[in-house]
Amino acid sequence: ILARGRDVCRRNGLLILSVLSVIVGCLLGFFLRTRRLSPQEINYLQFPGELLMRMLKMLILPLVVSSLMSGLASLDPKTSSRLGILTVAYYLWTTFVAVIVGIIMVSVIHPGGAAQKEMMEQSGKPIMSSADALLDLIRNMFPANLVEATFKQYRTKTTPVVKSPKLAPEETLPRRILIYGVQEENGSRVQNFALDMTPPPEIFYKSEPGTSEGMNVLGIVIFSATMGIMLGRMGDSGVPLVSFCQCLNESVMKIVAVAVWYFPFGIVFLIAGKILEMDDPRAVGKKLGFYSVTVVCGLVLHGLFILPLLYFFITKKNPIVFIRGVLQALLIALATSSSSATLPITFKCLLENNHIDRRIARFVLPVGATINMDGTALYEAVAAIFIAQVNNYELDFGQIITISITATAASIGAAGIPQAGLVTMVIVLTSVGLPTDDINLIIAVDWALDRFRTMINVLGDALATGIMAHICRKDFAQDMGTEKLLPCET
Ligand code: DAS
Repeated sequence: ILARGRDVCRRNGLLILSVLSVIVGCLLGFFLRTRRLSPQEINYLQFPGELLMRMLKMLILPLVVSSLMSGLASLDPKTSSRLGILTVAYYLWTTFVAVIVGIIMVSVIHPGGAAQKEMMEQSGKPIMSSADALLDLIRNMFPANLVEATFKQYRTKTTPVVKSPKLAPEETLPRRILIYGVQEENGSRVQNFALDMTPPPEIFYKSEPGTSEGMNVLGIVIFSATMGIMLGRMGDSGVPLVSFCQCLNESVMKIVAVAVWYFPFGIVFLIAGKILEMDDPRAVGKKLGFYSVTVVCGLVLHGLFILPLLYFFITKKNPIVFIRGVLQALLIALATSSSSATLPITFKCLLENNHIDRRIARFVLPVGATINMDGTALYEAVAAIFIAQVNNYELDFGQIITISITATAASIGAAGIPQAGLVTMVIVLTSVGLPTDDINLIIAVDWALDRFRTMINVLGDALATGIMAHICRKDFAQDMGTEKLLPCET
């Protein structure tokens, strides 16, 4: 009874602590805004939150590689190919549905009309053709250096390149987007991707190939999945590496079980630090209130109605119970706005709370964390149409279809890191000739909306894992997997 009580308390206790930490983080942030802290004091205050992010980032590479390689290697070829096809098809379908939901919401609420007067002075020209941007996405699926690629998504050098050949000498963009992932300054701070609207000097800045860092991680996923399938076909000669990956995976999950007790503390300072940095909520609310409401309504409709309904119709199980099991992961997604960083917690919730077969979770989750971003896809479609509305620019049916397709593709390429959706949005805007400069209209609320879309991204991955576990339950019931429990797993 004591052990049971301790387990219930530990599980619920951690969840309650995390909920309280979000609330305390918000209260602390808004309170400290009135104290006018210096940048140095803000820096110190953000330190515990930074530690939380670095703990999670540290776990991503070993977790993704070990779970995919051990997960796929333990499946027989028929099961793994069936699981792979079903998973990718499901992800693409739900992402496209999310885009349609976003388009309907932004067309019905029409937030751009209300914001039109304040924003009309913005204008600009596409700075990156959609072909360039899409090529960039595909190029980064094949990273030259797997290890560096994982961490590169958090750190990108900006190298000034020769002025874009497309621009005639006299033609300079009124304003250019400086897309940069601020590199680690002496290892002290890793900042997120950000878009800065600034008239840079005479050269055109563009982050090195890798603007869409998400494809780097997808490159790792493809590599690991391929290795896993190969290992599965190698029979006994592949067992040592499979065993290594299984033990690595178990070790990483044990580290997560310890680190997770630090998270509530880190969440408080992560949220408070972000609130200290944000623009004046009143000024922003006036211009972007309707826009934010449109995004949140779309995310709620898709994430808390459509996806759970899909889960119920396919599995005939109560989606609320399932979502309750991943609540901890959703809170970490809210705090970190990074679905990749949340991955270890999503794994932990699905295995311990929802009792998903680990062989399913080890494949469906890492793939989902890189290519399945329903929240991001919905957001990019809403943002593109909002910008068209602000510019009083009537999109025709063909452009709406183009936005649907490019928003789906851009969300696949978005990294599971903070504000990645803002970076890949360039593709969606250029695909329909909208001024990419206008991204700066929505930057002021992006840090907050990013948290909600990241929650829906994580929820979509988790529900997908539950659905795949249900669909493939017969394959696994016959224990098609060759996975033997290792000493570290017993
Ligand atoms: N923050 C991204 C994620 O981690 C989503 C986004 O930027 O749209 O999923």
